[in-house]
Amino acid sequence: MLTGGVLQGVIGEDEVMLVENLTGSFASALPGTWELTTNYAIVGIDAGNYALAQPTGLKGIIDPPPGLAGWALGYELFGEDADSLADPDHDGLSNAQEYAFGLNPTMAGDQPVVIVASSATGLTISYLQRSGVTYTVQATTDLTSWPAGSVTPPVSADQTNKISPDYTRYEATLSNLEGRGFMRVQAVVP
Ligand SMILES: [Ca+2]
Repeated sequence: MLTGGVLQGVIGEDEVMLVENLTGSFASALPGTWELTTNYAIVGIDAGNYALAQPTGLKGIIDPPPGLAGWALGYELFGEDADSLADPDHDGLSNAQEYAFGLNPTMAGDQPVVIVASSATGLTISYLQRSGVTYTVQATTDLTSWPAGSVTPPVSADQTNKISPDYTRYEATLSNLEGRGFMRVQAVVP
């Protein structure tokens, strides 16, 4: 709300009045700090004697909404494109999946969801987590039963190549494999 304008330099008994239009316009609808444009006006029978200069240098802050909505706005996704189940980059991953695993929802295939590596000690997967999302890593040797929470992943030593500092890379290892093993990560976005 914009208030506090004061008329200065009114001549004699001229009848003029400042109209404080209480709303202004932001330079952008996205979260951030933006220049504000005001709509002050002068009215009255002698208004023609004056020129009104709008104030300059006003800044307004738009806070991002929390969670997935704010994340989607950060990628300039609006309307249906910002829905959690939408897939605006047509890569088969919903916005919720891209949000949970630190991918770019406007760039198909920018990063793998999960990086898989097998080694002498077993199978390792690494993936990104962010706060507010619940992750469960499950492991199986038969692809039939997936015991929940069967693997508790530690934070990875490698925190490079992340899309944003909002994410932390975790690394889950399935060791002592007898023949074969499988892991998957479930993410629940509120
Ligand atoms: Ca997508």
